[in-house]
Amino acid sequence: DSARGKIFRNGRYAMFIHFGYFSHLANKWNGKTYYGIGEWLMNENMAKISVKDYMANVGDFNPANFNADSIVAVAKDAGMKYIIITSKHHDGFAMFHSKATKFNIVDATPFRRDPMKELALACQKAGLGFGFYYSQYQDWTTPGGGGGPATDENGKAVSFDEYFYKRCLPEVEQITTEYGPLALVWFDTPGGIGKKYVEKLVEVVHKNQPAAFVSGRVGHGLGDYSTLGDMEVPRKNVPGLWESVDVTNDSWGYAWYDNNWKSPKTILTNTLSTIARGGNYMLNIGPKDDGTVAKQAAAALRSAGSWIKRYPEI
Ligand code: JFZ
Repeated sequence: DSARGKIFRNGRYAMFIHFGYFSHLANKWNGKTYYGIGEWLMNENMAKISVKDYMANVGDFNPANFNADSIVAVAKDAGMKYIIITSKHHDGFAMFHSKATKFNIVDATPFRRDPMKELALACQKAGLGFGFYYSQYQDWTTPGGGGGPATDENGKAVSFDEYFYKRCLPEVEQITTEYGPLALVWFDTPGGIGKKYVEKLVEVVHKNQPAAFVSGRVGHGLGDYSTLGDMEVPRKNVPGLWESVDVTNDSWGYAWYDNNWKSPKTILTNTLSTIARGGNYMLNIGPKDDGTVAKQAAAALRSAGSWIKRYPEI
């Protein structure tokens, strides 16, 4: 129907937020720094952290200064129209009060709050669209998930099917029913996921959130639009309904050493060249360990926004 995807089609410029347990680790493990995208720290190409060690230390994560209203204020001042945040990334840690696992921010950390709920409400209050990133295939800590353990704690083999029906689908049900109206659900890295699973995800999102779009990265061509390669800002026209996703520095998830901030001018150039070619531009911030936004990112976004907001028609 015509309401579907309205926020995506009219919004054009969005804030992407990679926030998770990895924000606390910040690309450092056992005193050693790893270079690469922060949300991949536990992966074998980075610090190669065992599932057991990774999960055992999650109680150190306490983003006590997380303030949804101040993040929303940055997005508003930037001229952005909706926010998409990681509800579960590849590390399998749920940033909401999941009913499918205790490995979630409310039950497993001293923070005990549900930052997804707080951000959803803050967006509603401010008139911004809101949506979730959800890693449907890769799950490195849940048995049966893509890149995850093949067996459970008792050594019993666990299939992807079990992961999907016990963890993934119930969580997608939950995030599409308990967090108010969603602008879109941003699935990512479909990998080897079977078509029947993707059909199920799309069905659930459209059933619970008739106005929401599903990202192209859900897999099997079943999304509502396409996403270019990460950090790819096109210099030519692209057909169809599409978006570019980009970073304000070099990493999606917070990395302590990453100070390669884009200038307001670069942010403006990228935003304008993307939307002028018919695309959406979704620009990431990676909140820090304590939940606050790096001041350099906020300043650059606000500076670009002061120009964008003079031209409300874009
Ligand atoms: C994925 C994630 O693995 C990454 O951690 C981050 O969340 C990013 C936004 O998305 O990485 C990808 C996915 C697709 C491509 C590149 C990186 N791609 O199509 O070029």
